[in-house]
Amino acid sequence: MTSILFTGFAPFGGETINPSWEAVRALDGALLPGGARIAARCLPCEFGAALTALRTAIAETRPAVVICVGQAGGRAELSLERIAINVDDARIADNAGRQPIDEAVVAGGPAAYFSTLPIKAMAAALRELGIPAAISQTAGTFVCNHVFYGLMHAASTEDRIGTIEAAGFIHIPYLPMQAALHAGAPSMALEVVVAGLRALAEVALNVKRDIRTAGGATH
Ligand code: PCA
Repeated sequence: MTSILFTGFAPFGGETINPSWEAVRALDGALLPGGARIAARCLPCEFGAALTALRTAIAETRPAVVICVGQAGGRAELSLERIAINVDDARIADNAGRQPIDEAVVAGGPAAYFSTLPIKAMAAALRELGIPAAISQTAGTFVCNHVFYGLMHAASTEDRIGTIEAAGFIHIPYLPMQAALHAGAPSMALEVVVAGLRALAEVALNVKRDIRTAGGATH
């Protein structure tokens, strides 16, 4: 059976929940039209350990598609990340107290990897459903970018089973209960995020060639 792996993260930075884990765990075990099944795993918000947990999850689930999801407080849309860069530069300590500065995610690895998800088709599908979506040109330099880079590196160099057809990263906004504690911050209801992620899984399975539509930024 075709498997799709979604990962979310543990809470970090003083939050008591992480919407990424809340959303992906709601999809654990879900069957998609066509028979693919979703598996969900929680990654620690720690440099290094998050990638170890991701590798274990990939080995256990042998997914065709891997979509890692993380919280991006302050963003208003589901953000389809375009690019992972080979740098860890932490503004705050991770959950293990580590704060790497200007270290490579993978020493000697390429500067960057592009998402292999059809992110333009995904953005279009979300907007069709009435869900705010954006292409994002940076996943930051904290644990989310670390996992995104490690995922793309693994998919291109270590996927010895050869199951991974597409992989990438999605940032999601705060939940309303978090935004209530951050004056002025945008939020998205959990059921909207869950519906959006489910739709993205279907697009990732069915769209083999992305559509050509503008998703760039001027700054
Ligand atoms: N967001 C952080 C790490 C974990 C998460 O959910 C980030 O954007 O790097």
